Amino acid sequence: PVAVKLSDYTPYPFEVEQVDLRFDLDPEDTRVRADLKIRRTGDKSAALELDGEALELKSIAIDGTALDKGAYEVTESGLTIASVPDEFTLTTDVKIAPASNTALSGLYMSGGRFCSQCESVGFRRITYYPDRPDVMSSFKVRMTADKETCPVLLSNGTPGESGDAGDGRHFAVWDDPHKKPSYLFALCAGDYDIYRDQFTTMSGKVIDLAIHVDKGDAERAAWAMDSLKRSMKWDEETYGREYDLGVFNIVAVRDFNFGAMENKGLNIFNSAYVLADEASATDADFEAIESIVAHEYFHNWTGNRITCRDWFQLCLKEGLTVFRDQNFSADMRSRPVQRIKDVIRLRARQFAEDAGPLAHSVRPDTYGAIDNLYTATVYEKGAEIIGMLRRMIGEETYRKGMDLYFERHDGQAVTIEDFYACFEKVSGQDFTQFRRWYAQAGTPEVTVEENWKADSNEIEITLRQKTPATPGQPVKQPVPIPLNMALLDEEGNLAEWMTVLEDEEVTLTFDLPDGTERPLVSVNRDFTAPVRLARSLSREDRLQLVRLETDPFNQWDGVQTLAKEEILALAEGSQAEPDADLVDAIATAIEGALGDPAYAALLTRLPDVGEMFLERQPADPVALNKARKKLQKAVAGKLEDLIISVLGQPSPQPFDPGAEQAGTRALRTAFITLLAGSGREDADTHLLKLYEAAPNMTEKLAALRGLAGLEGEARDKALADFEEAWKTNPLVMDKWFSVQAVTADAETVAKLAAHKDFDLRNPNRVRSVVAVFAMQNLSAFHAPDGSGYKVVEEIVRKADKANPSLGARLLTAFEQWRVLEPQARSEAEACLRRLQGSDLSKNSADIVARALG
Ligand code: BAL
Ligand code: ZN
Repeated sequence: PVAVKLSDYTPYPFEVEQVDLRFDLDPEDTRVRADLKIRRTGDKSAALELDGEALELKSIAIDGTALDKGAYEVTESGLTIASVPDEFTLTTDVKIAPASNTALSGLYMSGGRFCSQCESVGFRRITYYPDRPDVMSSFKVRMTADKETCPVLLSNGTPGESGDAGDGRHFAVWDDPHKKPSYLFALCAGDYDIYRDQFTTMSGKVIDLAIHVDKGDAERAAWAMDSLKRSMKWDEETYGREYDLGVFNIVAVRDFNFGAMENKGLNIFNSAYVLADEASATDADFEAIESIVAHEYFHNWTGNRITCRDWFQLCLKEGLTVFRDQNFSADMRSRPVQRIKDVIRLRARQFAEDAGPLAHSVRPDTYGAIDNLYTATVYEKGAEIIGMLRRMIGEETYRKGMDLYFERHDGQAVTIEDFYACFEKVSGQDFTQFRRWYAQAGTPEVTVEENWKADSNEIEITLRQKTPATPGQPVKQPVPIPLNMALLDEEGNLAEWMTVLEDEEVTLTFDLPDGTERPLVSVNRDFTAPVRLARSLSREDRLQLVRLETDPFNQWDGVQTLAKEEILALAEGSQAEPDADLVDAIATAIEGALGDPAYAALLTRLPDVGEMFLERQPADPVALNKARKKLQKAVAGKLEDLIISVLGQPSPQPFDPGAEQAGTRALRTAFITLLAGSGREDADTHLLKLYEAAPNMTEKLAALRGLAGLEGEARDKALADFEEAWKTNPLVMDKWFSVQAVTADAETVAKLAAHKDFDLRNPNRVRSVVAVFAMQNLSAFHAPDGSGYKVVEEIVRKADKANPSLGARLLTAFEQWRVLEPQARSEAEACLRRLQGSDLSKNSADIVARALG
């Protein structure tokens, strides 16, 4: 694909002062009439260029006069009128067919209802328009639809007039007083059950809240509503931001490419992130709902009121909003546990991206396909950068900077530079070098060297940074890296401080009192910076660090590092069995943390196979998976009595989705996982009993997942029972597909894809099989015979035809192919070359071309 470049940005030469849209809704033949009040603001001779895709133009007029055929040109990507007045109203009438829209971008049908998705470039599939975020306008929408199938008609803003339209149809008007870019436009029409509530804002305004869901599902929206109200309150208390319309609507849809979408006043959600109850949703689902509801709500200020000038600035709204939602979750639950979970996600997804051929900077300078920019780097690394900024200037100054940002740029479409100018103003600091974090791809590696001088009680700590070369960026500059550090001894912390590593290298020297023993150095506490640490510590020192560590993140991370080294040693054959001291240390850390079960559960987690790809290359996923299982079995053996005793206790009742009970269940499910990996002969019967007795989906699914990885009658019985119990609930059936895909071989994946309920048109279902297999079952996906690649290739080819954004997302699973052992590597390359030579969507072709480099 032709690359779009940041350096080519030019402002749009017209302002769209008002948009009036009239929708006559019909699944096969929807008519959209757009009246755009336009005023020239730039070059006198500029032609009017509008984006448009998959539209059938029925009529076009300027100020009421139809245009001659020769006055405009229509192409596959838009419409150009060479000569227009300085001020005019353009009227277009187009036909679209929502029922045939399988890309789920623009206006489409899901479960018989109309639904839209416009970010980033879906609005051009609804009408001709300057579909770019820096064109902001006031939108008024009038829609007409069949009364019976579409009793509810929703769009952005505030409801206006509504009534009968004759012929069994009715109409509704929606008016959005806030100027917005087209990507925030939304329309939903259909028959829903509605869960309603109200929120009173800090200035006393009462907001009507409504969540629209499938018939019969209203009660399952209670948690999402509770999360919404807590988000509204949190944004008032933490950022001083109040909601700005009288209504806030959420609509849940089953077929959706994103997790959710922040359209002004009308958030549209993947139903997986709205619906939850004890019986059908896990604690992880409740947690995800809480954070995604918050994320979309927080966009109202960071994204909607202040938006991006162009799509290169995507991190301006996404990184910042992820940072906000992570802090919300930390405040709702446990801050250290939240931090660990955020880092697990960052390392699994973003570090891998940064280390492979798809690496790109947080604010890239070019892109081939815009849909492929919604990455872990833009979102998660973008959030980490805001976190570093806040740590460096302190919470108070950070808040002042945010206040200034809202004050200066409300109603505007801005850039990363505009954002940092606010922080420069309030802090008096220069962030030029800091902004390199946005420009340079790759995860910086920080090497830590210690030199203890026993005779003078002096410790020297040398820190060096290096960012590896990434595609298109062979040479990197140093970035400012804030590192929280401490010196630890048996008594606790000798010293604690933050160092900002600005240059390539710095040496810190500490004089300690006479008689001090060699202290241990704790680095990057609480994961202050998104870097990889390189330290050549002995196993004894690492074990000691885990024992003495006072920072919960670093204690957990110390265990992870030890486990990683152990798995690598077992996989490489330098060690036949897990080291008993290490297994003891892991078990001791878990036993010592039982008072905080959510944290203890995280200590039981062993690093995923994919994390080891970053450590040593070439990577052999099959050997790594075996080694990981070996270590898991040893830990399970060591904790056997504790596991049996904890699982013998009843699950907390009555069910509450809050942090406290979720923590208890997290430990129970962690122990169920260990039991499944224990190698005990009776593990399957024990798991089946746990499955049958589990009073909630969290524990039921953990037992089912454990069983799915074993063989035999118990497994088959549980899987059949689960399918029978939940066959009419698509979200729960996604789980049934996932638990199998996560341990499946290629043959089983093919069977899952042939199941009558496997639906290529439904992204959740496709992801539950293909993404889970290709991204979480690496030893099978990267099988040396190429069988994993072939089965994925076959399904992705079909998915891509219907839905390019889904196809491309699935293909990112190939991003680590170059680091694999030779057989898998050559099979992966052959598969990518086959894909490259075939008829892929633009999105997927972009991923394949970049993956092959
Ligand atoms: N803006 C796309 C979905 C999200 O990040 O909220
Ligand atoms: Zn977002």
